[in-house]
Amino acid sequence: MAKTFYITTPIFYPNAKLHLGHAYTTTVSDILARYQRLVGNEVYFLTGSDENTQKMIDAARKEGKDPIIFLDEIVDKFASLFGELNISYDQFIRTTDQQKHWPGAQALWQKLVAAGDIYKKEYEGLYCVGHEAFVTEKDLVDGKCPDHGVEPQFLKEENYFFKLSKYTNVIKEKIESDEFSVVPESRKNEILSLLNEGLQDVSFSRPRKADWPQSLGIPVPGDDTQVMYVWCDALANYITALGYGQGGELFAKFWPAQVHVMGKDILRFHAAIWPAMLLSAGVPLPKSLLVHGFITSGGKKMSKTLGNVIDPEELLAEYGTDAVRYYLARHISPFEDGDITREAFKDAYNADLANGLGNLAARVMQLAQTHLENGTHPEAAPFPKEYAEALENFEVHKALGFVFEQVGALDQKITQTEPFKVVKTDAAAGKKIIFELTQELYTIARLLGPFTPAVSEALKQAIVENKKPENLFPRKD
Ligand code: ME8
Repeated sequence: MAKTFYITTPIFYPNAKLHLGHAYTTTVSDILARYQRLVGNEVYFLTGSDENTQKMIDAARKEGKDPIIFLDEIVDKFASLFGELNISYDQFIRTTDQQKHWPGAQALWQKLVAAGDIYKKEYEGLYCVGHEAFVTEKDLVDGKCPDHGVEPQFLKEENYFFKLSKYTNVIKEKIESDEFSVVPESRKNEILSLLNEGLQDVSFSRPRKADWPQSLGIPVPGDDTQVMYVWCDALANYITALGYGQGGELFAKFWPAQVHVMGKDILRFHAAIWPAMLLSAGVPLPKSLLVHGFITSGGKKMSKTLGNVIDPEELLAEYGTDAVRYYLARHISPFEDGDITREAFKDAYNADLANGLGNLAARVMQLAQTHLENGTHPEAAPFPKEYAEALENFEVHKALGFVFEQVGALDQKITQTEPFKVVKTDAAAGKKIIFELTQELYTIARLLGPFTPAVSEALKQAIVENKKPENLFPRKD
């Protein structure tokens, strides 16, 4: 029976261009979404942008632009990158959306108030604009935030707080029992040890600054001197996008999410604050979180000063969509940190795609076109267990590794069976081998569907039409 499968990416900060890390999280999500569609489930795939932030306003001012115009421009670039990456999202939610997002976030806030979980308190502390969060002295190096290289501001303000502490034990139980599952195991353990220390209540709003445009920052219901802080604003996107609080049919149909995909940097928010909010509001928890690692380049964090930043646009322009999707899916595990360099990318491209898959497809289809007068009538078999299980468990790299084992095995089969020789002495036997090779190539093409969708289609079409595919992956020198 068809199931519903709701999958989300983080919503990205549009204060700068997206980099390869953002491309990674989105591509992994897309692969999972495409796989679920292929097995017949009804999928809803959400991505978006996180716009109500101070750093957004700062970035716009730096460029001398009105924040909303600045945002529109960047969000257009996000959409264009996601287009080039062939991301099959169903909706792009923006947190400045006042029709859908703001009323939904306000409805959620009111549920938390009704549950008695929101209270007002004076707060003072050091605030890092880069993190959009309060930091403590011990987070600082030489008085500066080590991640952003800037001194935090001292803030003293009256805020609303959310009783996060109240939910520590319930969340712990749900994570321990995998009712709310955190994948991989290492991240589950990380969050459990944090929960063992207990959770503090969190600041949930900020005073609205005089210079904040009205179009940015969701007013706290009943107190428009305050705007919602990131938690009830950004995290709420996962349900507001489905029409939560507005009688949304999508919400009724797709919630709870099957999986929220994200990087390890935002695990805490998603595994502690978000479930607490949902529990408080009486909304079911998502089924799981997939928490991937970070991508480095040459073992180092990508940074402009080190000059090791790899722009996804640059790779896409040089190698094409499916090659980039391939590298991210195959050579970076979603369970650990991964690395990429231009050399590693080129080597993998030439070895696995140009010489591997591309060459195999050309060989098989050359034989089929020459010797199979009636072509092939490929059959779609169920997906192999190893492949399906890997994708159900979010092990994208393992599933694609399995496909490439089949590529290698098929190559070997040609070498061993030598159909090009056999057809000369025993036409029927030779054709039989070629027919089988073509069938197996068709299976590979289908298994590639979630990963390299355009190449998968091109290959299937070539097989059905019994012709050689165009050069899928030209060698790069
Ligand atoms: O954190 N390697 O947005 P963001 C792999 N708006 N993935 C990376 C990465 C890297 N080097 N760098 C970033 C935010 N990512 C918030 C999220 S969600 C309700 C709010 C990916 O633009 C990773 O998935 O900083 C990370 O969690 C996400 O980009 C953060 O993007």
